[in-house]
Amino acid sequence: MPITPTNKIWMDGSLVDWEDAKIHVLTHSLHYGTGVFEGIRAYETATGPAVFRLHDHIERLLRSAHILSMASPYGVVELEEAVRETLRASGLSACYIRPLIYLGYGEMGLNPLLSTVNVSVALWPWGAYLGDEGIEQGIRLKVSSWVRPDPRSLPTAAKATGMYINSSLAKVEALRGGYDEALMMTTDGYCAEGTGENLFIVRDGVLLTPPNSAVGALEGITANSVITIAHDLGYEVKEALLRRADLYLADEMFLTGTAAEVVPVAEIDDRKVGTGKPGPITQAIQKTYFGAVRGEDKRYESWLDRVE
Ligand code: PPE
Repeated sequence: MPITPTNKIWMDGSLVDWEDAKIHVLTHSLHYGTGVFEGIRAYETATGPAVFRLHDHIERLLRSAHILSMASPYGVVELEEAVRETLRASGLSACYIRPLIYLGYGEMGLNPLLSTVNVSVALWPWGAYLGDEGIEQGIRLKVSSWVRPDPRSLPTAAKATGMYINSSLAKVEALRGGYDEALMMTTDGYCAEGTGENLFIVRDGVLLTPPNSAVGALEGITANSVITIAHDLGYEVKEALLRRADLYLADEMFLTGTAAEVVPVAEIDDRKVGTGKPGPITQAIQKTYFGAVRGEDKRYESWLDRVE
């Protein structure tokens, strides 16, 4: 999806012009994939833009950095303010926000501990990640031949740039096969997650989602929000190890992610999910989620970080 330039990007403590937000080609993270990042959304609300669960995203960013032994020169408060400052400068009411902590220029070689640690926050307007039609009608999902990395090989709990080679390979395979998105299994054959989304299925009125740590999936903030919403709507949610056939037997299925939001799955491996149309529980959760992020549902006001 093309990036629409905005005016400013926050780099190491100050706002710089979009065109000047450049780094050297010998930047460490570019060579070894040793960066950590976040994807955050700000939504338009009746009283101005609000960043959805900013604090939780920044905390996860710093947890990811900790896993990779990257010492961020900025703490939670400074990074939250960096996001607000960049958003204010942009004048945008809704956007996708991409904070990145990376190892900079100056040292080369696999020891990352010698490198400088740099931080940037960029943002731009970004529409529905899997398309408006996907949000409304549901997407076509395919189990990938690429498996999620074993957590003994890569720390799947970290939202690290290098981890996304796996997601990219799976995404390309799915798109070339004519599907919208890929679902990755673990090396043991359990369902893990999408290339950038967590997985939920509905069976007999109960929501099931894989246990993230066990399957090496990211602890999604959208998934966490959806679990709260599901409980508030009176649904039971259980963590469950799911096999491929469990997907085929699901009454409903959806993916969750900051970029993707709440996306129904219409087909899995060329089989219709339920009727092939978004199911009632998926629709109820999706509707409540969009109400929450746009500040229309007072129950979820504490999730919004309002920017004047
Ligand atoms: N799993 C993965 C692998 C993942 O990348 C994401 C977010 C999630 C689950 C859902 O997490 P959360 O956003 O906290 O609900 N993926 C981000 C990056 C996507 C991209 O294409 O880049 C995102 O949604 O911003």
